[in-house]
Amino acid sequence: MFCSSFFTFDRHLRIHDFVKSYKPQNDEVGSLRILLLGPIGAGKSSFINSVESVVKGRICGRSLTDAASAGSSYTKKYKTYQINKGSQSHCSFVFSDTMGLETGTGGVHVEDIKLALKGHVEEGYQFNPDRQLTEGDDSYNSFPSLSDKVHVLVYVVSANSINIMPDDMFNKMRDVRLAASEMEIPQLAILTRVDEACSGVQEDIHKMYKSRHLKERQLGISENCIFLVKNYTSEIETNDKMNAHILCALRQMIHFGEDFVNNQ
Ligand SMILES: Nc1nc2c(ncn2[C@@H]2O[C@H](COP(=O)(O)OP(=O)(O)OP(=O)(O)O)[C@@H](O)[C@H]2O)c(=O)[nH]1
Ligand SMILES: [Mg+2]
Repeated sequence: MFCSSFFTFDRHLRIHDFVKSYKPQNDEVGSLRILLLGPIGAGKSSFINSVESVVKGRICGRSLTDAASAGSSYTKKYKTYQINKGSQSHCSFVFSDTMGLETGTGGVHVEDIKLALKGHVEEGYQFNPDRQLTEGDDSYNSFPSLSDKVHVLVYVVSANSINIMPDDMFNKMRDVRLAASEMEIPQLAILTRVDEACSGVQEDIHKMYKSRHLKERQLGISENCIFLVKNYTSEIETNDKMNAHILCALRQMIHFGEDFVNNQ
């Protein structure tokens, strides 16, 4: 999605305020639940940290990430992150972080993700690639409330690996996508690591939306639901340009989630 039209300081501040003050209209739901799904090392956990960094205006790193997780997913548990906005209050959306997808039999079990979408997976569940969660297991929530269910599904994929992503990985994501569509869960995608994906981008992140190379990359969901993001990973301070891209994606997640919970 191209957001260059709102790169004014005012607009940026308005979206920032919207994100911080947002409350779901449906009072059955305390917080929107946004589930992040994608290949290992794509930047799922980093995106959670990036959102918290934007909200707080300083670099945050509560969700653990790993530079060396090339072999297997660093995130192993189903964990929900609230985004603190200061003095004991938090935003009215949460992120469900998941184990990364892998090709073959490794990584998060696709069926576990489908169960998570329906709210059947309890907080802290340790993903097991060899065995899917089953009714009767301690971590199986048989009676999920609307709050336990996922309200927005976000695919997180590294922009520089999309064109070399194996069919098996696409098929797993497609499998989840069809299940989520059946449940009418809104979906969008963020392409991370855009700083590495295109030469020229690293010097000025604002240029990333102009890159035709990135624009052409599709995940099987409509182009206006794909957002380009550079996560806060090496920076020591937040900056308006990076914030704007993260806020643009986040605002759409909130709008989609709000529509979903109002239609339940
Ligand atoms: N250059 C760059 N590095 C990134 C970006 N996003 C994440 N990374 C790095 O990529 C590595 C993996 O990031 P994580 O956030 O742990 O990825 P993940 O999707 O949670 O991975 P698993 O939990 O292993 O499935 C870390 O070293 C991050 O610093 C980005 O936008 N740009
Ligand atoms: Mg992770």
